[in-house]
Amino acid sequence: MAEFTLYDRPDCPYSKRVRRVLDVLSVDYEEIVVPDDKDDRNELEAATGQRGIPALVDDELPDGYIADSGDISAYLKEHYN
Ligand SMILES: N[C@@H](CCC(=O)N[C@@H](CS)C(=O)NCC(=O)O)C(=O)O
Repeated sequence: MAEFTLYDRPDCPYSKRVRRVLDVLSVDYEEIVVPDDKDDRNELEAATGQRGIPALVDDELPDGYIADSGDISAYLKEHYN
């Protein structure tokens, strides 16, 4: 089972930045592509309480998730470098 779940979209530059960091650091993750329309992102809302992407989810994260590409990258670099 993958370590993290990443909610993202292929056309989102912030998502692309996070995928690159995950790949460079060889961190295993499951990708869930959310709908383009924020109103349809109910699964993301249920998991994180918000509808923005990218969002990295795991029970081990301090709040259960991180939902900003800069914060996600900083967390990954601190823990996996
Ligand atoms: N500061 C955020 C910006 C992310 C962002 O703007 N994501 C867009 C898609 S590319 C989005 O989901 N916007 C809707 C929202 O934030 O609610 C980050 O760096 O992750």
